[in-house]
Amino acid sequence: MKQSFFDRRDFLKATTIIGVSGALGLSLSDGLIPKAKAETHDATSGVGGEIKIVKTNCRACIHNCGVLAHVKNGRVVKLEGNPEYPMSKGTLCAKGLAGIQALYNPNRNKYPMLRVGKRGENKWKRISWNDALQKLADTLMDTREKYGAEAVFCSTGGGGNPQFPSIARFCNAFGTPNWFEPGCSQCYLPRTLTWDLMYGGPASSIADSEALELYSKDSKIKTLVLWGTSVSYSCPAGGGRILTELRSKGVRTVSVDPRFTPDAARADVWLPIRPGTDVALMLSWIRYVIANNHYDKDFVLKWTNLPFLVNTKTHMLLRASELVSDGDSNTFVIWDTTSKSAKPLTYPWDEKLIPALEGEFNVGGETYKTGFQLLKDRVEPYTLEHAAKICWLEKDKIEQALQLYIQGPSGISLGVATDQHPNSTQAAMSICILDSIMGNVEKPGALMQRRPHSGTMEPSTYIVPEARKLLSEEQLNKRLGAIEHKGLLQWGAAHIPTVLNAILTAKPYQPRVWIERSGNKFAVLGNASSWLPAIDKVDFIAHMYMYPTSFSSYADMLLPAAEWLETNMLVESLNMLCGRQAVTHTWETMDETLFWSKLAKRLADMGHENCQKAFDAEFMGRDLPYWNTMEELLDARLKPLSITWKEFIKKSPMEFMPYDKWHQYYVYKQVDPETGLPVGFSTPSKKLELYGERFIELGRTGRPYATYDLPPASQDYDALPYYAEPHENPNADVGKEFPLVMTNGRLPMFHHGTLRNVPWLREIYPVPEIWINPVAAKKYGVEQSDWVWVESRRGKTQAKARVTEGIAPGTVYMERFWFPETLNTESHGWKEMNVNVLSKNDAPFNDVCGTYTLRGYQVRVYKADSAPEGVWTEPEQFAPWLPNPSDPTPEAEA
Ligand SMILES: Nc1nc2c(c(=O)[nH]1)N[C@H]1C(S)=C(S)[C@@H](COP(=O)(O)OP(=O)(O)OC[C@H]3O[C@@H](n4cnc5c(=O)[nH]c(N)nc54)[C@H](O)[C@@H]3O)O[C@H]1N2
Ligand SMILES: Nc1nc2c(c(=O)[nH]1)N[C@H]1C(S)=C(S)[C@@H](COP(=O)(O)OP(=O)(O)OC[C@H]3O[C@@H](n4cnc5c(=O)[nH]c(N)nc54)[C@H](O)[C@@H]3O)O[C@H]1N2
Ligand code: SF4
Ligand SMILES: [Mo]
Repeated sequence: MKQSFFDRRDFLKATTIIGVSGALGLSLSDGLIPKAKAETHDATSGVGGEIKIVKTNCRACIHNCGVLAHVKNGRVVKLEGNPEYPMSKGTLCAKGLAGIQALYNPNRNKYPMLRVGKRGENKWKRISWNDALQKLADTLMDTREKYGAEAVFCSTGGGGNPQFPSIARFCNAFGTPNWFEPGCSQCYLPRTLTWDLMYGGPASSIADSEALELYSKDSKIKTLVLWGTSVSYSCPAGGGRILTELRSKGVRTVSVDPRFTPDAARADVWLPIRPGTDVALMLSWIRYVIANNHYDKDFVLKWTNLPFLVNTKTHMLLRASELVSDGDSNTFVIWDTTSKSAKPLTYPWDEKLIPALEGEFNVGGETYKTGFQLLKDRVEPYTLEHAAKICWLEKDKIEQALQLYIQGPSGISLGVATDQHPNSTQAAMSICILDSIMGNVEKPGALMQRRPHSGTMEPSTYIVPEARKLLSEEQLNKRLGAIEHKGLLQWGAAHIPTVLNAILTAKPYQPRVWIERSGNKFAVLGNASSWLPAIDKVDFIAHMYMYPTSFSSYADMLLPAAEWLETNMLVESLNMLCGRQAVTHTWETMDETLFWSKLAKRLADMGHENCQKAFDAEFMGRDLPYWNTMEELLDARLKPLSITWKEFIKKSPMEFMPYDKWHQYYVYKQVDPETGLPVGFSTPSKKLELYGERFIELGRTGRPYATYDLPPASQDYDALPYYAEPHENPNADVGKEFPLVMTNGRLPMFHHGTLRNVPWLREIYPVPEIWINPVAAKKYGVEQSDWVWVESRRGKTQAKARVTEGIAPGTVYMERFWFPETLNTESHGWKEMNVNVLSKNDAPFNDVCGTYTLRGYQVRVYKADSAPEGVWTEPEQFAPWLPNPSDPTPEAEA
């Protein structure tokens, strides 16, 4: 392939190490491109002028690494890491470096387009932004008038889309409760929800830029457990890099992962768990630390709600108001072992009382147990032997891992793996409980820490406020699937399978218009084929993205979205605030934040009252009125720092607080000047609420997330974690026909469905591999590099066999994939080799969040006669996708 822009050899040197490291077990961080090597030999040919270096931030995944973009005459000619950015320290990964090939890809969506042929024919005509917005606005207004605003639904990409709440905000203003994204219940929400309800602080996901303690100048952590996360693949330049540093300083790691990733290879103990069974293992860990007295009893007594009494019939905590006439409803009751009676425990504790941690008690004729006793009862069946059997692990290995974990300070970083099966919230609860009872909370070395934010992005960590008050109670009640799965209320999203079902059955009503703002829904949604009949039932589909994907083939309108090098945003990293600034602008692409704002403005101008309110500064207050330019929004966001966007980007990255002040420990012990008492944790009781009564309240009312109380879910949510065997498993009926357990995880060269059109990345990894153990390969007649069929109850697709000991004989691994080169064929690129043809989006769901099954279901594998048709595998084939820069273009008029 011909060289252009930056040097292909250096790029490959950086990225092939990724591939090799997978096989040899080296850390990917070793393969980060050295700064000095990332030269641009022929990049500048034909481009006159001085090189200008623009500081910005990558967004080819969710890690936001600092970037120095070299720009010549408005054209980006080279990218390198910005050493000032504290989490990536000047490193970039292959996806980040691919930014130029993504930006100048010849197949970018350049202008708004309207379909002229039949759906699926991919025939389009160019229209102006003005016409596109008007057509959309007319369609939305008509639909609302005829069928109600809820007949419009929107969707977005979660993983990687920093403007995530833009869509929620637009839907709230327009009046539809229905938007979704394929992560959400399947990504991060089960964790953010659980840590919020139990702790009031962030979860422990390294890939989501949490667990910031790892980046401390002198971290005291001794053991880090990577549970269902492989940071060398999911955030190479940040989490992957810091992990390499920590290991070299002697930090021990445990990897719980079915796949022998670089992080598993470097771990002190690798537990290749059967996909979907994590909670059984977690419950065994809780049992082990309790049974062997490894937990921090003093901390549990003083700082968790586990000593509080729980009514065994109602599952609710006993309140002082129920015990004594002048008792307070926010004060809870313990069993005092001295007086042998139930006593209210005044916050934070009462030295005169000695609370029982375990036991069953009779209070006023009713039976009560402590939260701790209930937890102990719950985990009792999960001995290490029992868990080993369920999880396909060796008992001794589990114990070795536990021996490392109990030597704290330690912490468990829970990744996305457990968010992708119906045990999602149970897994998050189990890990939050484990780290808490071990006392790994807010002390040096612990992952659970609350650190100050810059205040520019409050109330969330995004620059766009959701403005929930814009959605009426009546419309909120119509949110599809959110009455049953109220965890979704934390993010304000609808439940994907319920939306799909409504489209197919018109029950409880018919969704008719779909605005989709992300990549390729057929690559990222579970059971992708189930969406085909739904597409036919939707009257109008608009798709906004950077380039056409399989999904575009089914759309009626295409809108050109800006690449990350074309957009402005704020990024927090430790105690610093950074500006991701637009480095250039190509064709008529638009930042999606601006797009939603412009669409709302159109509707407001057409008399939509709620959209008019969204432009009213007084009404919107902290939620901000809509903006006409990104600068307007960013200036408003930066007000707490008394700086404008233009001033800020000159100083970025900028400390919003001195490091030592920001780097706090023991926040819960800080004294509240108003009460003179410790501030505690951000929960109603100010204790760690490990007995999750708040889950019960959430299921019954929607509190604390719903703006209005909602009807109850069909069943109470459980206040404690429990294990449910995967619905499809080798011992179930389905296991006879489909004997292997399928799972997936990240590939270091792609972000979800993105970048399959980047020639140099596809050259490294042209087609998805299926990892299969030699024993299974032999049994099913498969050899190294064979083309195979992979089949589940939902469908079949192809893959290339990678026969490896790096996966257990009963497990296989494969990734999401699509092929831009076959967009114009019948498959539209998504059917050939895509694990989401096989995955499962029907019940059972996680009760709290509605999670469906992307990991831990049954498949079979057999040899195929040939490769799928039309798919490119050779380097020369990708040449048509080499960069085709446009001259910088002014902002499009809309
Ligand atoms: N089988 C299976 N399915 C899965 C998963 C799995 O592991 N296995 N993972 C699930 C998970 S965790 C997730 S999060 C979802 C992801 O699913 P989606 O998020 O729908 O995936 P994409 O649309 O490919 O990625 C998000 C898009 O945001 C784009 N983006 C990034 N920055 C910007 C920006 O500044 N502006 C704009 N306009 N766009 C931007 C990215 O390029 C990317 O295209 O997939 C889920 N699906
Ligand atoms: N390169 C790249 N980076 C990304 C993304 C991307 O698409 N590509 N996506 C971003 C997003 S949105 C997310 S959510 C994060 C996720 O990042 P991580 O949390 O690191 O998640 P994954 O790599 O998807 O999965 C972690 C590991 O889980 C293993 N696994 C599979 N099934 C199971 C199971 O049942 N139990 C356990 N314990 N492990 C299992 C997989 O083998 C995988 O190595 O990555 C982000 N970063
Ligand atoms: S880890 Fe890679 S893709 Fe993600 S932000 Fe950093 S450089 Fe970009
Ligand atoms: Mo995700």
